[in-house]
Amino acid sequence: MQVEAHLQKIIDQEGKVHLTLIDPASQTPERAAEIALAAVKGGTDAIMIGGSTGASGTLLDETVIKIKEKVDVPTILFPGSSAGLSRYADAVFFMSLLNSRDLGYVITNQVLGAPLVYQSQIEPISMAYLIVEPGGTVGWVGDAKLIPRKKPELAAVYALAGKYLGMHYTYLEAGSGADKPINPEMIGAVKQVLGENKLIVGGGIRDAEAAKLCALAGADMIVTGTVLEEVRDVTVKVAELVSAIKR
Ligand code: 1GP
Repeated sequence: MQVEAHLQKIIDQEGKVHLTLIDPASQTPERAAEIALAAVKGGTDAIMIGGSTGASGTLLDETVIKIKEKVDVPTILFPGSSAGLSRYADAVFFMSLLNSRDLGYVITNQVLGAPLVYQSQIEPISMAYLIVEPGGTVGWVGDAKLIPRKKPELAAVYALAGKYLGMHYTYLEAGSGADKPINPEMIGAVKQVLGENKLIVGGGIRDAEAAKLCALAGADMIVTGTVLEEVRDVTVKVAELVSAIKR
C-alpha cells in the first residue's frame, strides 16, 4: 500500500494530487525522463506511464527505468492492456474499463496481467476506468460505450458500481487531447456517490482554469499529458496547474 498511502497523505496535507502522464510511444526514454524531471520540479506528485498504442515491451521498460533514475516520486503504470505492465514500476492502476463492450478490457487483460503483478513488487491500485465523450483513441481502442457528456447520472451509477465492486479509485476519462475536459456537473455527481473513494479526472486539461474547475467540482487527482508534450517549459506549466489545484 505504499504508493496509495503516499497519495492519500498528499491529499490529506495538500488537498489534491497532480499526476503527469507520459506515453512511452511519444518520445525516447531519455526525453521521457527529462519531461518527468521537469514535471517534478514543477510540483507533480507522481508519474503515470502508459498509452493506448505502442507502450509496451523494451520501450516501456526503458522508459520506466530512465524515469526512475531521474526522479524519486512514484511511477505508476497506466496500461492499455496486459502488455502495458513493467516490473520496474512502483505501482499499477489495476483498472477495468467498465463501460467497454469488449470483455478483454473489462477482465481478460487483467487476468493475463495478474501473474506479473503477483510475481513482481508492483503495487496494484484498483480502479474503475470510465470513458466519457469524446473518448479519443482510448475510447476507440477500448471499444467503449461512451458516456454522454450531458448524462452525469450515468457516470455516477457506473462509479457507484465500481465502488461496490471494491475499486478504490475511479478515473473519469475524456480521452487524451480531448477538446474540453469532463464537465464539473459530471465530476460533482460522481464524487458525491464516491464519498471518500478517490476520483481521478483527465483528458483535455490544458490550463490552470480547467484544472481548478475539475478540482473544485470534486476531482481528487488531475492528470495532464498532452499539454506537457506541447509546451516548451514543462516545469512552468506543471507549476501553473499544481498551484491552481492545491491548497
Ligand atoms: C489521457 O487523461 C489522460 O489518458 C490525459 O489526457 O493527454 O489530454 O492531458 P491529456
